[in-house]
Amino acid sequence: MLAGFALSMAGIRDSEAYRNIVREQCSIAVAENAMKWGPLRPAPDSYFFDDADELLRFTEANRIRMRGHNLCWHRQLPDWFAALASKQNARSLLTAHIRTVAGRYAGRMHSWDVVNESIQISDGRADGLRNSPWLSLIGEDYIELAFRTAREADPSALLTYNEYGIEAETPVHAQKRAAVMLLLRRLRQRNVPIDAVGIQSHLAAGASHRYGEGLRTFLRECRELNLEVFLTEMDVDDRELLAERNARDGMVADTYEAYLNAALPSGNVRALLTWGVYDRQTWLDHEEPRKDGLPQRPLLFDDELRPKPAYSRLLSSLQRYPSGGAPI
Ligand code: 9MR
Repeated sequence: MLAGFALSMAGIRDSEAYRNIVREQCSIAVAENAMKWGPLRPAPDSYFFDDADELLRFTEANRIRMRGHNLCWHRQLPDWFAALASKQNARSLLTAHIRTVAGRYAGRMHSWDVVNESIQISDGRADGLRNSPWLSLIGEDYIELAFRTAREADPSALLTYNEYGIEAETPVHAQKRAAVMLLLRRLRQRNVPIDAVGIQSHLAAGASHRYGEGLRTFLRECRELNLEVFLTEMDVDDRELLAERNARDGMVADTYEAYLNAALPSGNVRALLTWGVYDRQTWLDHEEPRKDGLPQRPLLFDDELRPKPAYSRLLSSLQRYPSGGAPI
């Protein structure tokens, strides 16, 4: 079982304490932003690789495996994209990007999130596909095109479909799980090269968020399709919890444990990453802030990089299911 964090360039560049905790804790890491289209593509005809290269130098020097995130997504596209992309050039924009980026790091990546978040039930299509720019410009085979191109560009990286909102025991998550499974089966039937599913695992604490049977069934179905599973972006949104800090930390820890105890017995979870190293840098404060204005406490380490209760609870779940399989 590989474990680690999404890394920020600021952390890696500016803080020895941050670098130390990454060295101590990670056997795998991913760039929180540096390998996305936006940062990599300042202009249509140029690439900016400095940050991604630097990150990979750091992880390789410390023998940490690296995941790539991501090659095809509807968000964080560069500003020029909307003006320049058309039905005529979208296929070649996508394939050239994948060849250049996955090709540059070929042989050095543990895995790539090839397609990210392509399902959106509320967009109303029967197959559940999101009305993304890629879908409207290329059509539904953009997914297949992305995976085939990625395999050619880096035959050794595990090619992953990455998705959120498929973890919990709610009708909305159940519906999305079903659409993702339909997509995975379709890709398998068409011999599309795909090796793994990334379950983002943006969890939430509070009475209405439960993890169990639906997740277990999904994991079993992934195993039947011979797909590995990575928990790619774990954190716990604490917006529904009261402000008091110890109680909040305790319930966040409970959520990590309940989730892992549902996911790990499946036997095919091979890697687990949290989306960030410590609370201070969480995306949740920008995209999902608490109503009382307090910062969220979603990660394993606090603002001073001290381990929180969630850290020891995650470790005990991992010790209980050391290979992502049966309990010891
Ligand atoms: O954490 C990332 C944040 O810094 C970026 O501003 C944001 C831009 O879209 O993306 C965040 O990461 C997302 C990830 O790439 C895909 N899954 C959801 C994550 C949180 O939004």
